[in-house]
Amino acid sequence: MLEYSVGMNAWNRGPGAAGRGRTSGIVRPMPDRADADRPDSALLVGTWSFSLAAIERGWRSLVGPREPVAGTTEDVPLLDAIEAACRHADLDPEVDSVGYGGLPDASGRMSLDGAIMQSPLRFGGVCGLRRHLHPVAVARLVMDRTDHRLLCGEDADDFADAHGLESVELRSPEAGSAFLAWRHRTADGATDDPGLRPVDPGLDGPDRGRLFRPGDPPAGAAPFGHDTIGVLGRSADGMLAAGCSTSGLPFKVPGRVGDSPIAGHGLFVEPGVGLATATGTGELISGISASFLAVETLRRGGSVLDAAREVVARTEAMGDLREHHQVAVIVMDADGRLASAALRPGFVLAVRDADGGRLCDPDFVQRPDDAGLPESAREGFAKSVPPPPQEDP
Ligand code: SD4
Repeated sequence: MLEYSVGMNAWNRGPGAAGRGRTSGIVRPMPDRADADRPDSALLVGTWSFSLAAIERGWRSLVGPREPVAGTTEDVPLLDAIEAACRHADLDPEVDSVGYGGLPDASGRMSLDGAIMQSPLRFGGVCGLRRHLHPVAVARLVMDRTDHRLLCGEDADDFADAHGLESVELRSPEAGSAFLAWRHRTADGATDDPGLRPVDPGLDGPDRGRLFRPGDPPAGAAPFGHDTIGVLGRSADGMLAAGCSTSGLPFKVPGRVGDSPIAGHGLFVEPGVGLATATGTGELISGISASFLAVETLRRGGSVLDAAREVVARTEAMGDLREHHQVAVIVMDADGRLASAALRPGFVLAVRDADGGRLCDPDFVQRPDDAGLPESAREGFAKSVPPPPQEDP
């Protein structure tokens, strides 16, 4: 295995980044951090550029004066920070892959998945929420108030009701319009696997946060795709935690659950070892238990970059990759060292520490020449089944 000292000031160094990686052109270079390996550094990291604002909100909970996060259970600043970051993304209607503003399933209804994790024994997940906006808040209740790990569907919504969480309309008007447009396009069954690869459009411009919407994406960007917010956190005293929130694949088969709410798939935390979160095509991420694989690579002595590269290498090794597939992973070890890798170009991560917040390219891209999207992807929508006949919801 390659040996790297991947402190944060080593970001974008090494053969992964310099030789094979490709910058997106929408991120600033990683600033040097003299204290990068300081073990008492608090740190939050998030998937995709839209998470920069979310982890900034989380940072306030992590290092600022104590402020209650509505609906939370115990006063654990790191968990508050993870939850606050995910809630922030849930609330942003411009982010079309998470929470309000996310795109519905093939029946036109929203369903949200999410999870929070501190250790293999401290984990909660929910999937298929149709009435509650903050999956991580519900997942935290599952973790703290039950002996179980994962609740799904209507019963998960009822559980949230029973714990006093507000039931709300999850579908934004714009998401409703996108659904009707999708249904119109697919009414004749003309979906020939036109899945789209998510490509982050960055924060500067009208497409901020819009990984799924039609319009005028930058070159190589997908007008529709699928992504999630995954957040990794480390408190100054060394506690580790992770969270995920997603609306899953746009226009997915109703009932479909991806990787995000499942420990080992969308996120994994092993105290004293490290933690990881994955984003992209949930079916691929689940197929290799990507976040567990990353942390297990650390546990067996690999570096954070080894762990991140292992995930994308194993993704590629599965074979049968479609042009719209993407998998990206962020890995942190117990001392706060970070690395990230993506199967294809187009992934960006956000970092917040005592030096401020910034966007970063991944260290390594497995298929750096796969920047272009298939023609079908430029024209179409995510792969799904034609929706059942029904009145416009
Ligand atoms: C999923 N991975 O449901 C999740 C959402 C997503 O990157 O697209 N995340 O497949």
